Amino acid sequence: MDKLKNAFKDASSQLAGEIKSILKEHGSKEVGAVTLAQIYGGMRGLKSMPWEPSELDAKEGIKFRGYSIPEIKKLLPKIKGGQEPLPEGLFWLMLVGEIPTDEDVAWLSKEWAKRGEIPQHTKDVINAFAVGTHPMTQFIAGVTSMQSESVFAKKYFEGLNKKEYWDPTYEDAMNLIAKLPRLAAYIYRKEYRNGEHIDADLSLDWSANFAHMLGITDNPDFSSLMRIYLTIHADHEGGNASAHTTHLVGSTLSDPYLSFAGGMCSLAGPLHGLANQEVIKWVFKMIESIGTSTPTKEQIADYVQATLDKGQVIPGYGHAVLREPDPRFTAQREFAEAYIKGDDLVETVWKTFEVVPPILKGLGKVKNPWPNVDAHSGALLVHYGMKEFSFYTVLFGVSRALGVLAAQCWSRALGLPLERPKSITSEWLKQVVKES
Ligand code: HAX
Repeated sequence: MDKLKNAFKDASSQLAGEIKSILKEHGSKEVGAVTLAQIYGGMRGLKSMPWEPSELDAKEGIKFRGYSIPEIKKLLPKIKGGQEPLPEGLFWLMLVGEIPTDEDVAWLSKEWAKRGEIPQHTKDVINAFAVGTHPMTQFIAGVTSMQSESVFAKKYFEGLNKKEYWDPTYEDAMNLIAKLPRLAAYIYRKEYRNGEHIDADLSLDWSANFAHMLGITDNPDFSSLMRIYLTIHADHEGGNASAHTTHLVGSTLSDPYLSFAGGMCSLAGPLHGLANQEVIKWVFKMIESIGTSTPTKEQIADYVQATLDKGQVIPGYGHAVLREPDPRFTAQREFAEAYIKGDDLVETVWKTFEVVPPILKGLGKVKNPWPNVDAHSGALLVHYGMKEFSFYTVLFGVSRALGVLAAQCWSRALGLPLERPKSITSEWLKQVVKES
């Protein structure tokens, strides 16, 4: 058994025992009421699912096993001489709850390099898509096609003891995470680079190899961007749509490939992960409409108002949980300050950050006027030459696999059951109100 799997086995068997005894003694303890507004309001704040890898605080932002983004930037292993944390380290932390050593992370980079090959039939599936098909559609189909490789599905149909579910789930999680950059790069090169594919370089870490296969290697800082990008997008506790969908699909014992494909269908919505493409499209439309790549704050404010007047949202702003600027936005801003200060597009994103919150506050209904993760990422990608906006959500998806698949290992280890909440009808609603 490999060292990460062994560490996960120890951590999960101990917690499974603790939870069992807590529920035995305190299972009937009430932890909050549910209001009608919550039921009709997208279940905001409803505590209803266990999720080990991370927890979101409305003011402080995401904490991975208790560590904030500034803390993981400092504490997670980096490549020699590098400044950015390696997402391999975050996966380790989310899975077993401990900061790994440099040696652990080097092992994990090698392990993923080894497991990363994608099947020929997956390449055939991608090649069969008409050029112009949205990359998220291709990504989801590619992931689904790789389900043929699922160890969990194979073992389950051979007959698997419930207590062992976590083991092939771990194998699938590791294999799928390893394969995703190759699938994503295959889509990118097929769609935007005449199908001129680039072989993996097995000596590189997960992010640098991804940058290499995408073919964006003119500036080595793009690999650094990929390291921080793939780290900060990895998880945002369990209630967000892509995580929750992965969890829900997985609760039927669908294998990690199908569960993750389901999660990616959620990520592809414009209120969620697709917002990263919408932001940059919006910024470029603004630049075109104003007629300068260095718009003033007043010009930006007018454009924001015009967007709102059309009954549209300002992409990259607002959040269902956060009530302060997203630390993932701040981490990207710090990256830009360190690597590409003075870039016109980045400056426009920063000016927009000064302009939008007061306008949204003025509407009196927006609960969070601050930027989210998607407000900044496009400007960084454009700087390094990735101008194909439709591909941006695929990058988010590759990263999101780390959190949702670590969580699925936990769901299997803890023996979490099929999800099946109670729905209500408007007749029930009227009755409740009448009786109150
Ligand atoms: N621009 C304009 N209006 C906004 C807004 C924005 N950025 N954010 C919220 N509002 C509006 C809502 O549309 C809603 O209006 P109505 O009552 O007229 O329907 C009102 O303010 C209250 O909404 P809320 O309670 O503040 O926000 P929700 O929890 O309902 O929604 C969203 C959260 C992220 C969906 C929302 O803020 C939004 O649409 N933002 C723009 C899209 C976006 O950036 N999405 C990415 C979010 C982060 C993420 O998941 N990344 O993957």
